[in-house]
Amino acid sequence: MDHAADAQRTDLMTLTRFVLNEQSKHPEARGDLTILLSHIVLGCKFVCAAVNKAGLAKLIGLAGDTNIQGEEQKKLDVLSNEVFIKALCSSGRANVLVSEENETEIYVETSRRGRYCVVFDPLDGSSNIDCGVSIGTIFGIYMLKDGKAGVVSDVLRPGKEMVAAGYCLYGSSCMLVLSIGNGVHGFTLDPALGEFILTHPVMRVPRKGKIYSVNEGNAKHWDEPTKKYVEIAKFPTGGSVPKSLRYIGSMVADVHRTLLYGGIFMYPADKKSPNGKLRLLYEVFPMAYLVEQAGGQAFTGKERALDVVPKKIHERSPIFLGSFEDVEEIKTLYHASGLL
Ligand code: AFP
Repeated sequence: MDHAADAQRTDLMTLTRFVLNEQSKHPEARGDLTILLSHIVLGCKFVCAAVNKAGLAKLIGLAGDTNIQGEEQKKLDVLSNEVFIKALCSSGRANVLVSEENETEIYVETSRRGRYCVVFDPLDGSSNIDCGVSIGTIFGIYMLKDGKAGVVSDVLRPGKEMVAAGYCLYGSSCMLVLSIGNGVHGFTLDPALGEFILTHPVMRVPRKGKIYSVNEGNAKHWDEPTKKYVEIAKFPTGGSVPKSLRYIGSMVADVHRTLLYGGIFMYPADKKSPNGKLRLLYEVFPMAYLVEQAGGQAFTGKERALDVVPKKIHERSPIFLGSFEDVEEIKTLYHASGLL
């Protein structure tokens, strides 16, 4: 019998145990972030279960549809949003919330307020739900700047001020990827245990990749550096091998692949959308935070993504993120273009 392997199989590092271990390294920590994260995890488990049974339970469909019992059906993204808001409010650790689904920020009621602000997209890539493509939840966490009553400026801050960020991928398996500022760690949901188990400790994005990921349907509208980058990716000179194109159209899935296999994911600015499509607070920042924590880079076409100071909660930003050297190449092209 292989006792070492057996010991590893039975000594499970759950996400809660992992975060508690990290907390114990900071004697001043009060456990608030641990509690907040456990509520986010609960939301992810709920959404994972709902995504898995969506077809069966007829959860898919337009918000406002009624089912056979005459009950109103909720679209999966509406339902996910409700679950996360309730989980965060009941944690007693959240203060200001920004959700992709809500036009304005949400302030947790005074009696349940805590020190953290959470920005999140409860179900990103929702246009992919009906065809069974991987989708995900993205979140970023700030600590209140000061005082007890949160204000909108507590979330209108650069991504580098986040204290944690992560995403949950609802794919062939359900995976939660998290950074609390000490590298990136991936946890896979064991459906039998109902627990996220550490399966990908210390994730590092390869220094250089062989994949580029972009919606090429927008190529007509791209600026010169983006056009040039993709041209070189397809027709490299000096005997290099062309890069492969992979694009799912679901940011969590595209970024997850980029973290694991390397390469570059981009949603650039173009003539139609001068600020790109993706939202700064709950798409660009958390993913940029994770990619940097994994040793990669994230660039907007002008500056380091995590340095941008948002003016509005639903602001958009172009983004190029992934392997350090691949992002360096696009930065060089922007510098050479004189657009900076
Ligand atoms: P949906 O939530 O509308 O499906 O949008 C997904 C998304 O915000 C992000 O997850 C993708 O990376 C990106 O949009 C895809 O955009 P395009 O369809 O324009 O390529």
